[in-house]
Amino acid sequence: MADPSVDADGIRCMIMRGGTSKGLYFLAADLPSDADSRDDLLLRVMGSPDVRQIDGLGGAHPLTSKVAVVSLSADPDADVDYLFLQVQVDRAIVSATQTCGNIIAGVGPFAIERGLVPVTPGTTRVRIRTRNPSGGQTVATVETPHGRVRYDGDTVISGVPFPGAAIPLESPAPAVSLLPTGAVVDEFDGVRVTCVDAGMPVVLVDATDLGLTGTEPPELLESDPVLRERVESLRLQAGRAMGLGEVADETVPKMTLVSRPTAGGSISTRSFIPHRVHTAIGVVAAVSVGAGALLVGSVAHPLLAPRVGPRLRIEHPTGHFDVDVELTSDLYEAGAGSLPAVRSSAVVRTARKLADGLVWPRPSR
Ligand code: NQM
Repeated sequence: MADPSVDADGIRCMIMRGGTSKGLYFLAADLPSDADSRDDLLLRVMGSPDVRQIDGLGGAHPLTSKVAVVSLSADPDADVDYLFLQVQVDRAIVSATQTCGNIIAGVGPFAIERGLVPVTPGTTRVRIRTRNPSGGQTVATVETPHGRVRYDGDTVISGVPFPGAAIPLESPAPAVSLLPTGAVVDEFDGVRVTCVDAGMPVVLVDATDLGLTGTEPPELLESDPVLRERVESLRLQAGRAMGLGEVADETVPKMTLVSRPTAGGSISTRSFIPHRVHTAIGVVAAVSVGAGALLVGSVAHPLLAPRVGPRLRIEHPTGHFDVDVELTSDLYEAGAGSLPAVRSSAVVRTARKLADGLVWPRPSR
């Protein structure tokens, strides 16, 4: 285990793009095991708190200020454990309350590169157990043609201008309740919302209920202080109703404005994550949005375009995200014994190793 007081030796880490996000990947054994020491170290590695993260490796945006901590799993059904940590950019907060399905796209390649999972000819399946509160298992299929991870390929995902090798990610039913408030619609500040959780707690709001079209660019939404305040007020109330407690300092729930699709997809989205607006959409968040939109009676359901099969095309500011979502039922019946649940979901991402080496954190004060 690295001792943060001996930072002079540097700490081993890999930088990877995972889907539409970017983060630092560490072996758990290379970080302090105590959570407070680990988080203090990660703030100093990333350069937080500072809007520019100028003295660290963070990219000055929530989507590029992320960390994966990976270790061998003791679970016989998993190869590796993955703990996701969101390092806030301008605040000295490291949060483990949410997972990240974009960063998970780099976990399979990282586990193979670090020798945690043996390579098999052609493709290597990596079974990942998420250690964040949402839990859950994900199976990543990584191309390993000559005994090594292949990153280059022809797959293009919206939000990344360059192609890469496809990494299919399949997840069985999440352990969390799809409707954490027990209702398909709740109302806060006179606005009807649907609170869903398929591994990422998300609050769906019809954009027109906030006087928007839902096609506004992220910069426009971020630059409207009245809108931001309205969205945050809904979020704080929804967080309590979803059993998440006081979420002012938390990155969940996410707030997703939904509207009718405009580019041939199933539904259009703009996501507050929760204060900056996502340039695309999170992976698990897209599963939550898709599941919520499938539920008859949700605020998103009337906006959903007709579809064939389990695939939903979620439109977002830089393109679309295809996600296959299967529910046990799309019917919510108030008072019925069981609520609808996600049976399975599947997405395709790409990832790329950008750098591997040692990082020197700023000194501890
Ligand atoms: O929902 C951003 C991202 C995410 C989360 C965020 C994510 C997911 O795009 O699985 O990927 O909502 O904080 O990296």
